[in-house]
Amino acid sequence: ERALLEATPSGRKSKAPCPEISPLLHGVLTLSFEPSLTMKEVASENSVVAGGQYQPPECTARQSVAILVPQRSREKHLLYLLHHLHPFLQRQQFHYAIYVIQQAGDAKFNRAKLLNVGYLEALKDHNWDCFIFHDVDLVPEDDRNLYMCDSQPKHMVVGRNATGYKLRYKGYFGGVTALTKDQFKRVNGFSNTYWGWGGEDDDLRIRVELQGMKIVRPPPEVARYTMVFHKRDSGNQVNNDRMRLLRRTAQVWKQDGLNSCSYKTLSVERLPLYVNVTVDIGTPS
Ligand code: UD2
Ligand code: MN
Repeated sequence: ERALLEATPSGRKSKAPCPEISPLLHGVLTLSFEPSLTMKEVASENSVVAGGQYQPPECTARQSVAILVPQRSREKHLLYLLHHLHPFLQRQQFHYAIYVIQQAGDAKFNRAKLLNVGYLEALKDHNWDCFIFHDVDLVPEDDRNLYMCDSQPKHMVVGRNATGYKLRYKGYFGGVTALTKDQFKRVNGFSNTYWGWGGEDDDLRIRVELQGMKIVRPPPEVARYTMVFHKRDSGNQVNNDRMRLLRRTAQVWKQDGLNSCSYKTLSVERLPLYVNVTVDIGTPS
């Protein structure tokens, strides 16, 4: 009630905070993956989104959230994700923006480094409270899985279709994770040294644990995802060095992460449904 009377610095009356539980939620969702879906259709369904960003008109959002999606040659998956995620996030009443970080060139894929770039670039636009690190091929099945941060780093994919909706292994931290700006900074972000498939998610878990933080998860009934079927991409071969890298995380995390992430931004395009950051992140050294 007080908030209704509080004035913003500009002198305008601020809107009341959004309710703790949005009245717009649906719960379990019916997902569709229509091969004929186009970006134009998804844009016209989401005319309230501009430059990939949205703020609830009815109340003051409880958190501002940047969704970071690493991507290369997965355009169809991106389309399905945008189609589902925009209305999903609007129903959750957050101030949000979607950033897609595209790796230029055909060097081995480096998911973790792309996500570091996304964090650094998104903070140039706005002082986001919360960052969600999001695979392009994972679609949430229940909008009670809230895309906001917690007092501890949050892992949001408790279960998914292909693995019987069970946690893959104890400590599993892949797919979709939510860390506040400060939690991510505290662990110095992701390692930049994982090229190819695997290990980078476990490395982030080790960083979180080294800081004495504890991973939290939403209830399994709501933290459910559908992964669009795919094979291993060319350019993302299994990283056979990952076990060795994981043994040295405790020694190197302070020097390897956000503070050593060098890259060249090739373009930042503010498209209707997302900010497209194309980046040269170099090659494995
Ligand atoms: C698992 C994890 C993922 C990551 C990966 C190991 C789940 C649900 N996900 O994913 O978070 O830890 O293992 O690295 O457990 N990508 C592209 N183009 C490429 C290659 C990858 O866009 O050529 C992106 C895309 O966002 C994709 C993500 O990287 O969703 C992970 O790659 P994946 O989907 O091939 O690997 P997957 O499903 O085993
Ligand atoms: Mn996948």
